[in-house]
Amino acid sequence: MTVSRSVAKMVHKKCRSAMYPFGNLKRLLIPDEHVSWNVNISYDPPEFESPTIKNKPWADPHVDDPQFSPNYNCIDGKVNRASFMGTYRVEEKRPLNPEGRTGLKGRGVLGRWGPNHAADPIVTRWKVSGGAKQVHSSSSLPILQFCAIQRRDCNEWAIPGGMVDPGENVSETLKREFLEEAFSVLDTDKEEALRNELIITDFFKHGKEIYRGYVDDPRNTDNAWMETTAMNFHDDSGESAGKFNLKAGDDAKNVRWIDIDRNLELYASHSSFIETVAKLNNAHW
Ligand code: RP5
Repeated sequence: MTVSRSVAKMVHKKCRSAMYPFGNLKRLLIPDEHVSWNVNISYDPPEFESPTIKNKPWADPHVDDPQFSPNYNCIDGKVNRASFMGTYRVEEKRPLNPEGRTGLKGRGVLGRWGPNHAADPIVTRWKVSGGAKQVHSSSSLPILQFCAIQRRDCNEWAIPGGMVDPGENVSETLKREFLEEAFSVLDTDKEEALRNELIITDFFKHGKEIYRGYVDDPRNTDNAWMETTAMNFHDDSGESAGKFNLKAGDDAKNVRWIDIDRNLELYASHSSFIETVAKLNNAHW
């Protein structure tokens, strides 16, 4: 499959909502026509950096820290500061969001200046009833289900994705995040965890890339934003990942198999990734 950023048409909207999701902070409201940095306007948004990221091992120092000299737009040591969206501008030591203004300066709650790289494993199976694939009455197409988590930070349902650790391979992140958030490996007994991990390791060898690029995440700011690699891992027979009872890990409030349908409301740009997966598998949408 050709990977394309246009697969999931990004609309930079969720990171322009009136309130920043943490810190009880109002964004400056930006009309669509003023989003692009190429449009000249007088622009003075509030600045926010959450105290929760201070001195965290996964977070950069402040840009004004004299010890901090990041190499933007490339792999900087173990940190990937390159963007899937191309070369981004850096002004006054701060990277500029490639999708334009968000109404908030600073890093907000995000750890990295510039792109914060994540990975999203979209694990799917068919909805089965009486041993046969269940077909949707409106489309006459089989119903696909995906493994979804309810995020603890905002209660929204989402793909169980997570941040790529420094130096970590994205394929490793995809599997690790799924195990941590949907399998709660740490809570199961060791033998069961090992058996599950072997099945999952094999299952995660056969993924299809769905999307690579910017995520319209509510945490994005003018100077820090989310990007992801989303991959579909499909259990066609329901005999692999699809047969497990899911169990939420620490970052998730709930986990469950959710029927895929166009009315789903999911976190950030996740609905558009799910739409791509439904169409790829010729399933109901
Ligand atoms: C989204 O945030 C990504 O698509 C991914 O699902 C998630 C990663 O952030 P955390 O879940 O680690 O907070 O933008």
